[in-house]
Amino acid sequence: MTHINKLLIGFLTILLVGCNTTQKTEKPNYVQQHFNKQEVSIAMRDGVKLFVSIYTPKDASKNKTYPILLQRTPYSCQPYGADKFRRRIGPNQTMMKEGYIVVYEDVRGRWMSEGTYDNMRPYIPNKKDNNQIDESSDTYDTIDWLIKNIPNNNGKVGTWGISYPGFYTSYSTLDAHPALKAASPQAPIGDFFFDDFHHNGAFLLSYFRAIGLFGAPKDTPTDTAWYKLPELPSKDQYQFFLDAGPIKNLNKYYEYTKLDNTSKLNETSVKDFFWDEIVNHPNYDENWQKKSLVGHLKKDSSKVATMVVGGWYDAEDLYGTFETYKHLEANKSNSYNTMVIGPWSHGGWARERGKHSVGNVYFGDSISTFYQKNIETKFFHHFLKNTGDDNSGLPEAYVYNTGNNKWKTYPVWPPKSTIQQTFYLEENQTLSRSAAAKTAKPIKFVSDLTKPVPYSEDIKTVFTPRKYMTDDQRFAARRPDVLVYQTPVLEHDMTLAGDIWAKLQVATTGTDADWVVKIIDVYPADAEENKSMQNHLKMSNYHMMLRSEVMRGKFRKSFSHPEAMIANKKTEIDIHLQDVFHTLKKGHRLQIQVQSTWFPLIDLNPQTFVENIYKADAADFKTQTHSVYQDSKIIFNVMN
Ligand code: PG9
Repeated sequence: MTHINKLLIGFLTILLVGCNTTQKTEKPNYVQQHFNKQEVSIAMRDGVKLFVSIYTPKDASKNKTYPILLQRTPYSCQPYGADKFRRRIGPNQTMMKEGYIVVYEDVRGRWMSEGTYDNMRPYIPNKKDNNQIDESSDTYDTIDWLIKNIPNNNGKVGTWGISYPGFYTSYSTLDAHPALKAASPQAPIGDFFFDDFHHNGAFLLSYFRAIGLFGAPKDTPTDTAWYKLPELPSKDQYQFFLDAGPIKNLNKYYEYTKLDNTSKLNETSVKDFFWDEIVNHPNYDENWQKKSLVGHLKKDSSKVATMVVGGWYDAEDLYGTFETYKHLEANKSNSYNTMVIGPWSHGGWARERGKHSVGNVYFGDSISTFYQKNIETKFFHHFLKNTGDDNSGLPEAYVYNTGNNKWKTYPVWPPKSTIQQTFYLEENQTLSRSAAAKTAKPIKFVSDLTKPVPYSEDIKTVFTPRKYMTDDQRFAARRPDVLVYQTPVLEHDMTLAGDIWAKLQVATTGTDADWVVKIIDVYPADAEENKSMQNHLKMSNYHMMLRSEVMRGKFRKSFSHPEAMIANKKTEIDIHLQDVFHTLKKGHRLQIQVQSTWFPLIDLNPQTFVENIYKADAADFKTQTHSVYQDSKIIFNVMN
């Protein structure tokens, strides 16, 4: 069949299908068949009205009562319109079918809600009057209205959310309404200087487009997007950002008039507030500190039962996940606080694809369904429909071992049976248990900013990068500007459980530098193959990244008061890497890679100290020679 015929058939098919769909009435989805929908604007204590979509089980009229599940979001309650229904509601489909009243709320200043948006609005302890509002007061006022006005509710409320909605869920536990009995912050943003857009002072350049979600102001409630994400003129993210040069050359993508403003770009053009905030606050100053939520979680004495959920391979809010759990744990008066961490990327637990993998690595089948049915549903059922006592039947820590693909439960996290093991970075690629002589020479490498180390072998233009978290690191190991250290072949299984500290001893010919550490599980040549591997990649010799982190040299002593590095002076750089739970099997090797560029996951460090890298000039960016001394060490928590 000729090409033109194929096109013609294709076009005709579309035409016919198109016609059919206009004649065919959409089959009502499950939610439409089993729930009534109501849209309301609720007045907060300062009079601002927030918009909610309320889904109530149709059979509630038979004197049945149901708990309320509330999700507060900056990403919209859509679809808008009482006759338009979401395809799914609530945390998972089991709970959707079990019957809950499910409420979605546009947070203040977003979408159909009134008021002014404040990105990661600071919490105000001991609010004085009704004009002092924050996300905890908005949650309180919302819950109070729902309890008093939604028929057939049983007087108990749960909150849940992933990522930014997870931040609002953590927030809901502060000065909580007495009806709030359970909250599940899932991959919650904890602090925008350590989650999403920054890692230890380095800017996530790969997030550049996502900034457009939050920065454009809107004047009135709207059911259509009032902001835009910049379109970059190339799909090759590595080359595009390398050619763009200093970050300030990207400002033009965030200077535009509001979509509803037909005037040409002029001095009153709307700048993206959030991009301006990032550019003008390069250090962890009061602007970021006041927005951090995790520090407040410790002080609050709310009795809300909490279950923090996350993924070991979450590229966005790993900091928020573990810091939220650990800060809640530090508040002993909040008696029930548990943690569930599975082999997921960001939000993976809310999706079920049967055979589950992250990037190229397969972890097992129906893992999200197991979690949804046996953990998440059980948590909310216990606290919203049952006694709500501390005997939920769930453990303190429900964690998935990503090396042997098994769930494990522990009464405490990290497990009591872990011990610290230190490995030293020695020459000829050795990870050694004993320190080399202090006089041992450092290993040197040239950090050439015209050829930075790619963060992955196949850098696609993505909204935010995810799959790199388990990518094969052999491509990097073969570069002269990536130092590689590894153990001999392991004679026994070795299980890492908990966080990791890298304490590097380094030097540079420059006055600033980034230091990246990657923790890798090296598979043997005869590794068992998984038919479920994407692209049928073989695991033979696969260098699987387990964890990675960067520390920007200027912030080594303080994130708030950066300090230049002194050229050619031996300097300690400490890097905290978030928790892992992974068995490196007998026959594998533990490998560490150290490098100074990670592009364009993060922006380039000029490798000369500048006050604000977002305003640096091209001349500031210089190739330098770095040294890593052999008394550099990595400290692991290892299961005994
Ligand atoms: N924390 C996620 C995110 C924030 C900002 C940009 C892109 C992603 C999230 O809320 O999904």
